[in-house]
Amino acid sequence: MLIKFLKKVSFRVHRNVHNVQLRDVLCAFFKVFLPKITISTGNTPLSIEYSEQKLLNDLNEDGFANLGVVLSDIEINSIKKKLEGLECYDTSQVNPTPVNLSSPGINVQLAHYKREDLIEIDEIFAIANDSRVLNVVSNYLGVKPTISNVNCWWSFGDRESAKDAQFYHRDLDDYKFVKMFFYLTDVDDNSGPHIYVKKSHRINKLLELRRFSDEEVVNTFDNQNILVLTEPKGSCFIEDTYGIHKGQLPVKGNRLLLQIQYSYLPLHVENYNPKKSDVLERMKFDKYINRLLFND
Ligand SMILES: O=C(O)CCC(=O)C(=O)O
Repeated sequence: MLIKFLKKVSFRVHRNVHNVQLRDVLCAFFKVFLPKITISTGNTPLSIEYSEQKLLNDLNEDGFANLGVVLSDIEINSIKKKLEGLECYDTSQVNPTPVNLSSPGINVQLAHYKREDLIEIDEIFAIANDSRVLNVVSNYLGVKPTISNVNCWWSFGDRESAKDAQFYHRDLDDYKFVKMFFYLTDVDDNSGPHIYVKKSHRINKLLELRRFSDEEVVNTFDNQNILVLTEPKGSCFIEDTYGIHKGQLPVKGNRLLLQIQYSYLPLHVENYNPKKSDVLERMKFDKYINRLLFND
């Protein structure tokens, strides 16, 4: 009940508060109502070679932490094999029909798998609950996080122009939130690298809720801070996507990306139907963190 009320108030307020310091004040207020950080242990599916402290420091300072290659080819192939059995959709359509991945129409720019299917893939669910990731994210947010989205999509190359999140923007999903990204295909300059403007999560420039041109971003921020993430498959990074970012339109080839989002509250744009399951009990995962996905 309280969470529902907070969600409504939150939506109205946070979409209109763009100043970084004012958002800090609102975070401090909302934190009072949310469960405190707990330490996670025991579930470590990702091969992370950096300390939790380093990742937290990077996230605080830059809005971005690079975890390196954390998934092996065997793990990626296993996830992809399971994805092959699922349908994915061009969610920009009003009534989306499944996309044929071997010949997506030229008008189809992105094809998304469904959250309810993705969380049934054990590897993905375990990754979302990696203990070290949960510790880093909890400490960054200052509260016990909520997994508020699990997303995976193809971005298709050779399209006429960029669309939606392929332009620079800030996400205004909650007061504080992060997204963890995994490349499931190799990403070079031509295959739609994700681009993040380091430190922009704490800079009061280009704060409006709109898309920004490349020129505006280059003219506003230090060029050295514009990170173009050309990385091999299996790479992972955690980002505060209140900072400026985009997924470049691929020139050729298709990019497959997996994304887990952690926030204070449920996201206003999502409809949640937590599935009845004993998976949390079985895998010993936190009920609060996963409450939008599963309940018992
Ligand atoms: O496709 C990408 O790399 C960008 C995704 C993005 O902008 C987002 O999830 O907010």
